[in-house]
Amino acid sequence: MAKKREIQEYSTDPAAQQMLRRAEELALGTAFTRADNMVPCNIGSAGMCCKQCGMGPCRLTKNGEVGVCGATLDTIQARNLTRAIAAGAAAHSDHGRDMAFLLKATAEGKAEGYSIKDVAKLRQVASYYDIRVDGREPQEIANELADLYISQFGQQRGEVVPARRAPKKRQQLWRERNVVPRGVDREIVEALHRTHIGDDQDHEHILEHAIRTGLADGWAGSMIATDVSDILFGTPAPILGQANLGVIKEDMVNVVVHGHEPSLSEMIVAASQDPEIIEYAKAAGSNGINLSGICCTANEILMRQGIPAAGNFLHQELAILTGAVEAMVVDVQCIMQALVGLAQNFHTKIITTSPKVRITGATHIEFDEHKALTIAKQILRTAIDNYKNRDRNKTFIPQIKQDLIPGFSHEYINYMLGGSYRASFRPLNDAIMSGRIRGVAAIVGCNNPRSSQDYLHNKVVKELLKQDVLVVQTGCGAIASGKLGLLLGEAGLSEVGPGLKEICETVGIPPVLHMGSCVDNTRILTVLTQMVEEGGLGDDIDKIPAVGLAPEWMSEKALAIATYCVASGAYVIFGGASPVSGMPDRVSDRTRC
Ligand code: NFS
Repeated sequence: MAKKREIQEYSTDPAAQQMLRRAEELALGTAFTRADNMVPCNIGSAGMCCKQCGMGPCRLTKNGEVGVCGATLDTIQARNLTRAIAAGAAAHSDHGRDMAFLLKATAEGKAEGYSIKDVAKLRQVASYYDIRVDGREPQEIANELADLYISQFGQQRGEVVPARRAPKKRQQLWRERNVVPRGVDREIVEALHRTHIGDDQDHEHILEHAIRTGLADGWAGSMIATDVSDILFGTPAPILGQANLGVIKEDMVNVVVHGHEPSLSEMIVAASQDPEIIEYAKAAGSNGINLSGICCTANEILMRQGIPAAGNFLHQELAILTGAVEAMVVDVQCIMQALVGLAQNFHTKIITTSPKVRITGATHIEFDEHKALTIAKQILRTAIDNYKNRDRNKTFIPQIKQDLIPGFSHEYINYMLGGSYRASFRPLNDAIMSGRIRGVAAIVGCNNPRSSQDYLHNKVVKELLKQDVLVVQTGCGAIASGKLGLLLGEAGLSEVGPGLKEICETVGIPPVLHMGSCVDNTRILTVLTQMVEEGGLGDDIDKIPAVGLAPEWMSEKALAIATYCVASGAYVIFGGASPVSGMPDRVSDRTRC
């Protein structure tokens, strides 16, 4: 039986609450109300339903029950989880592939508007793979690195090359257990093959491949995405930004970029600063163009350019409900199909841009990296042309926004801790060894309308800070903290335990560090590896007091991240429903590999 929740149960964010009240006035549904109306299936949510073939779906509800083919609950749960991990790894890694192709096109001078912004990072990354850097032009190095990275997706044998950046002991463990990914696409394809009817039917063997697939994401697909984004758009460093719906402006053409890949959003940022486009916006009667972001695209341009974040995953519909958004420009991942129907109640245009993603009823302006700037300008002109259609009677923008400072890449944390002449993780290791900091918690991942938006994120962040735990964040979790003001310099230090406070004050860092988008969870792998290499805490990641939490997860990508974190030696905790709760004894004690 559906149960309607109160608005304050939907979200702890006051801006969201205002918008949800507005939705109620306008009798418009959102993910929050749809979650109330759509009672989840207990069998499916526990991973106990097998719909891998036409003999089913088989729903296993009793002890000892098997599917039509004889598949046991263990097998079915392992298959379902592995398929989800493969899908998550595919999403991240396909993003990584596109970034590698963009690096190639840029190196060849065929990518309009792009350049190599961070030559130091290019040289650093190239040197991991013994690509010669001395005496070579950045384009030459980038060309070779792009070829190497592109080859990681289709590689059939051997080991993906970024895996060699893991601690030596961890690499050895992976080899002993035979889980080092051979190639990104190969592991994802094999995950689908093994879980087809009548294939791998030993749950431990299936899960072993889930680990291999997850590692292909963390130590290849996602890591490639982060590396190339930094090389092309600059490695993030602290910058002032803002978050929440109050960043949408009444008197400007509002363009919200939503999705994941920085290739398009960075170009829209560049186009929005073009005098000709600004003039065009003014000629349309506005005061110019106001860009903001949703989801991980928001993080990408927030941490590099200081472009404000309109919000996290559950804010995408709320931004449209303001009635003040001329265009929501989307690429891939975490984009709700409901946006199109909701936008029809306003003047907002939903513009799809990826060759991989179309939404029925949306306007499609296809992105092509070879003429990216031209396309970005075309998208902005479309938004500007739509400004005249805004109905002022339907406009409602909550006046709530918060300053924040994102941009804590692992390079910056290293520099910040040790100073420019002796960049090092020594002070962090020492602080842990002396007990002033009890450990590091990565609080990451999504919003989920089945729980109160941001509540769990903020609750665990605040509790851990009191317990002297340094918090690092990515994805929608980082935006949740940003909206609450926890990412603002030394704000919130009064709520922080004495040891952590002392370290934050000495080093000059906030107690919560925004490290980027979800693919940038690989930055956390790098931090943990560098902490191991710094010495004193142990010779592998599992010796570091580190935990990864995804309190409000909903995406298959979150499951892929959890898998590579566990397989890298981190402790992992998920909130909400477990996709394998039907086999708790088999999985819950495997939180550390
Ligand atoms: Ni991550 Fe980014 Fe947000 Fe979850 Fe979606 S935006 S990749 S999946 S919802 S954190």
